[in-house]
Formats: sequence, structure tokens, C-alpha cells
Amino acid sequence: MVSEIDPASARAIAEQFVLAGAILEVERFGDGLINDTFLVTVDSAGEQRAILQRINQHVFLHPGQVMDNLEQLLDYVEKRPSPRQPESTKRLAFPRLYRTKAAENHLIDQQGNCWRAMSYIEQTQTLETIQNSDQAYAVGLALGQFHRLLSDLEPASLHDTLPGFHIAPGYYQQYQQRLNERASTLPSSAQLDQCCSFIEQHRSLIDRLEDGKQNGRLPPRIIHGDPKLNNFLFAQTSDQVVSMIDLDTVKPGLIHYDIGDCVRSCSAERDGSADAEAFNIVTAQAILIAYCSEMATLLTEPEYDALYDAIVLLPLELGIRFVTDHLSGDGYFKVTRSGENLLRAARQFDIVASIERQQSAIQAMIQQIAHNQKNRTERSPL
Ligand code: GN1
Ligand code: MG
Repeated sequence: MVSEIDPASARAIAEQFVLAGAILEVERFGDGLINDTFLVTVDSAGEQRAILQRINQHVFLHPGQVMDNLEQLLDYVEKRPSPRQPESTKRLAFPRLYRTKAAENHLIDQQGNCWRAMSYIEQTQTLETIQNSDQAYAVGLALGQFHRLLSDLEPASLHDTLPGFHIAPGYYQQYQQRLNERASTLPSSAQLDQCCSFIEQHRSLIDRLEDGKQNGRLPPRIIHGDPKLNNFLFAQTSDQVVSMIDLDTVKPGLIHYDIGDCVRSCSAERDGSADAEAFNIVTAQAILIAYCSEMATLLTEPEYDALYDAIVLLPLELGIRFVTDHLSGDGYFKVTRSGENLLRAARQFDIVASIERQQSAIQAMIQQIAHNQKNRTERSPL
């Protein structure tokens, strides 16, 4: 596990970047489970706030590659002309990287930690839950636009900053290994047993997307990697999405990892009553309609066909990752107390179960979206 860092030490780091003005305040920011994030306020008439981050090197073993990818991505979107088709969303905004006083895009501190600073995208807010279908629609448009913007960038030109990320069979294998190693030493727990039997009951889902990748039906594309709800920046005054942040996992992959993860996090019902579904199909529908309208000319038949698999697999995968981390001593996802990763896993499995109860309605909804989209694209080829 990485050591905690206090705002005073972060301030000393922030001083080594060329920001827009003198530093006034440095405070902790956000609730990411991997990196350490601070908000820096500076004395400036222009860019008054910046984001300072320490990259978690237990997770990202080559932070220099993360920064290479980020520079390449930001350069690419800056130079690329505005997309031609559906100008339904305003063009997504991206942060700007600040250089260090030595003109580098990152700083290595005395302990060997890697830090970077980026502009803060003002007049935005993050949401913890989706409150209406307009917001869900805006999320789908933004993710579609993100994929479309990067669709001409050769996937192999980016480093694989996190090998194995979203490869479900790999996560399952690690889970089994940890379980075997820890079986004799871990105290038995009803919750762990429940999680383990849930995983075993769903064994047949695990290979679905990777099989599609291996047999060439699902093409590699550039993906965001972590498009959960609070990585979408909404305008403060409307339900529009202005930007997608947390770009460390932008790399080659299947768009299904993103779609599944995005739908998982946005459609989860947090405070539903005991008999309400944990997965909100209306939210999922708005996201998918918007996403498919943005990506219409690029999506292939097999990509449409694999959408349901993505929706059910991604929460299952995240649950397996949480259980594995619990079995490994909570070294990957930050926890405030032991057992938290198991609770997180149980929550993801509730979402999987809710998706399965609604399977035929979700599949019919996907078919309808694919059908409408294909008709529309045939009528007005772009
Ligand atoms: C991690 O740190 P954060 O919260 O942005 C994780 C995601 C998970 C998410 C679950 C690199 O992202 O894959 O979906 O936690 N990121 C990485 O909250 O593993
Ligand atoms: Mg993240």
C-alpha cells in the first residue's frame, strides 16, 4: 500500500510546477481509489485552480508511459479538426498539462513518486448519482464522442499502461490463485463465501468479451478505461457533459469495457428501497441511445451483439477485482477498514443479479436501439 501524503507536502511539490500564479491553498480532492489528488488554488486572474496528482506506482508501474500517453492524447485532440457528424454535443474539453520548472511533464520526488499537474476545468461539477434521463443521455453522448474522436488514432501507438486491465479471465485466474493461497489462513466469513459462490455461478460469463476479441469479431479501439459517473464533468448550469477526466487508462481495448463500466456506474441505484432493482434500465437506455447515435457510423454488428455481455460482465469483473483485493490484503483499492472491499464486491454482485432479472428487457432494448440506429444510418449515410 502507498503511504498517505499530507497537503503541506503536496504544496512543496506544487511549488515545483509552473502554475498560473503563486500558490494560495492546496487541499485534498475527489475520492479516487488509486491516485492521490489535490486541488491547488493560485493567485491569478486567469486559471485559478489546478489539479495536482501523485500517480500510484503500485498500480501504474511505468508512470512515464502514463505521461507519454497523456501528452500524445492531448496533442492529438488539440490538433484534430472538430468531428464532422452529429454535432449534438459541444466538443469535449480536455485539461492542459503544466510543466515543471525543469520543463518536464512530470516530477519525480525524493521518494521516487511521480507527480503531475493539470488545469482544472472550471464551472463544472461531478455527480454521485444520475438524477434524470437528460444527464444519462449526456453521458452517453460524451462517451460516444470520446471514442469517435480517438477512432483515427492507431491503438498500438499508445502504451499499455496497465497490462491485464479489464481482461476478465485474467482477473478470474488471479482470484482463484489468491483464494487457494489464502483458503487456510483466512477466517471463514459468510459474506466471503457468498461472494465466492456468486463468482462460480457466473463462471460462464467471464470469457465472453475476450473470446470476441480473440476471434477478431470485436476490434481493438482506443478506450477511456475508467468512464464511471464521477469521471464525467457536467456543466454547473445544465445537464450537459463538458469533459471526461481521469485519462490514465486511455489505451487500446474494447469499447465494451467502457460501455459496460459506464452503464454499471451510472445505472446503479444507490438508495433504492429494498424491493427496487439495483440496476436502472431507464438510465441504461438513455446512455445507450445517445452512445449509439454518436458512434453510429463506426459500430459493427458484432459490437452491437456484444452490448448485453458488456453490461453484465463489467460489474461482475469489478466485484471479482474487489474480492481478490480483499483476499490479497487490500493493497490495490484504498480502504478505510478491513472488509470494505468485500462490501463493495457484494454491491457489484447485486447489480449483476438485477441485470440478470431484467435480461430480456435489456436485450430487447438493445435490439431496438441497434435497429433504429441502422435504419437511420442507412437513410442518411455520412
Ligand atoms: C478505480 O481510482 P478510481 O476510483 O478512479 C479503478 C477502476 C474501478 C474504480 C472503482 C486503474 O478507479 O477500474 O472501476 O476504482 N481504476 C484502476 O471505484 O484500477
Ligand atoms: Mg480512475
